[in-house]
Amino acid sequence: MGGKLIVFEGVEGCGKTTQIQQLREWLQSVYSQAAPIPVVASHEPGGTELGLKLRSLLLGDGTGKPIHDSAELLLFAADRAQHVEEVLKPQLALGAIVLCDRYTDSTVAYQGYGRGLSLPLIDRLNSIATGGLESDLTIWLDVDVEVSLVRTRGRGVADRIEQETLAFHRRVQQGYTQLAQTHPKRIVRVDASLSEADVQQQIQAILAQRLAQWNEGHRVLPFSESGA
Ligand code: T5A
Repeated sequence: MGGKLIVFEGVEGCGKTTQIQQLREWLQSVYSQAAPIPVVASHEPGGTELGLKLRSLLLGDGTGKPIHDSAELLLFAADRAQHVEEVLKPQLALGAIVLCDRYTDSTVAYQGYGRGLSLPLIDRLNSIATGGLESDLTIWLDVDVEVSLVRTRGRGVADRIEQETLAFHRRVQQGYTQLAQTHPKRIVRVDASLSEADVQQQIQAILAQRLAQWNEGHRVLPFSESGA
């Protein structure tokens, strides 16, 4: 089948961390029974040692000097460039299924739609940072920002971006809606307003279908035409 990059996207607190953890356990149990395919989880920003330093600059509590929008964009791009080279490409080359919390669409939604920076410029930076590596599948956890912000604010201190206005987060949400319309094959919407278990069920159904497609001709793997 070859390595696969599966990305999770959405507004703050849409449930990516929760769902990735559960999906990873499910995939590991499925693959441990059939074929030893590594399933790894990573995230942006902060999936590397350098990225962790960039993450703390980007997502502090917002009390320092303001970060200019274009500086913010370049810091996210730097984090991605390092992550692609240090983690994503090597893991995919080993044949792993990589579950990644945020990737290029986050920059389009947050810096493009949220901050209002140039979308063609962001596409170009994304292409430089990724060296052309695109996700094989992007799961968009779609939930109203009013609901998701209540979830994140229940956790205590909000980071610099969580502290943005409701209007900002609504523009980000609009960005994801637009991205899903533009890339209907790559981006699959999941209703993330449901319970954690129901959201996970939707995701597993999507993955089972995609893995069956990807495994065509590889009969030893689960999710081949003979079923999981
Ligand atoms: N960013 C990132 C950019 O601006 N540009 C970029 O290019 C990139 C890559 C990342 C920030 O950086 C920005 C976007 C972000 O602002 P982060 O800390 O990684 O910062 O923030 P998030 O990615 O938003 O991660 P969160 O942890 O805040 O949210 P998750 O992972 O989506 O949600 P999760 O699973 O932690 O759940 C949040 C809470 O909701 C509950 C959970 O138990 C938890 O308490 N929950 C549910 N409750 C009810 N029903 C459900 N279905 C639930 N699912 C989860």
